[in-house]
Amino acid sequence: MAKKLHYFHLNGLAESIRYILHYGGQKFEDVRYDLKSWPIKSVKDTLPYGQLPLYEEGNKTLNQSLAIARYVAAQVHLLPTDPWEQAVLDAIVFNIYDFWGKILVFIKENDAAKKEVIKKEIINESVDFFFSRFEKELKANKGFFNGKLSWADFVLVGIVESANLFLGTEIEKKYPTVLVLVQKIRTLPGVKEYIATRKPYAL
Ligand SMILES: N[C@@H](CCC(=O)N[C@@H](CS)C(=O)NCC(=O)O)C(=O)O
Repeated sequence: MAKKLHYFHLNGLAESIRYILHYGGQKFEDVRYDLKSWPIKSVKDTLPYGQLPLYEEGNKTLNQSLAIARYVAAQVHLLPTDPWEQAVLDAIVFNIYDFWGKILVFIKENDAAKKEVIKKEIINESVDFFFSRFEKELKANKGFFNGKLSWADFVLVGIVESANLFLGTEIEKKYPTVLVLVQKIRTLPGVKEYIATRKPYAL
């Protein structure tokens, strides 16, 4: 069945999905829109909730980045079978998205001075609040959230890379176990080759 992932030419909320698909050796059409041309009315009007990413499989469509990531992960065995372990990972990815919520406040602020204040708050407070906890979870589980590679690891790396693009920094640098995980994901078979051919992202 033909698979398509629609998103911007940006890491944002879709890079973890792309990484999972590439790691799983899944063939898919990576449809990318230029953020500067958005909203493209002819596309936006067809989206069920007016937003990207959107995943297509045959004649079925799915929105919400986490639902898509979880679904494609299940297909390539990156989701545990045990319901408790699944729930623990669900909580992890929601925690990761709570951090992303802070980045969104920064992205949406148009006033340069206020933006700078928000950026400082994120770097000095939010990063440490969330990443000290991610670091602890990873350390306690052999460097992965579930003791072995799972979709939550991909989601973290996708959000780290997106946050870094928007903030212009490397938020993971003070967290050695997170840093190692980022490197591990980037060098996975499939992901490594994808990154090597990916065109650079710019805002
Ligand atoms: N909760 C949704 C959020 C989707 C979202 O905010 N998409 C943004 C890009 S990251 C978007 O489509 N923005 C353009 C628009 O709203 O027109 C998800 O996780 O997929």
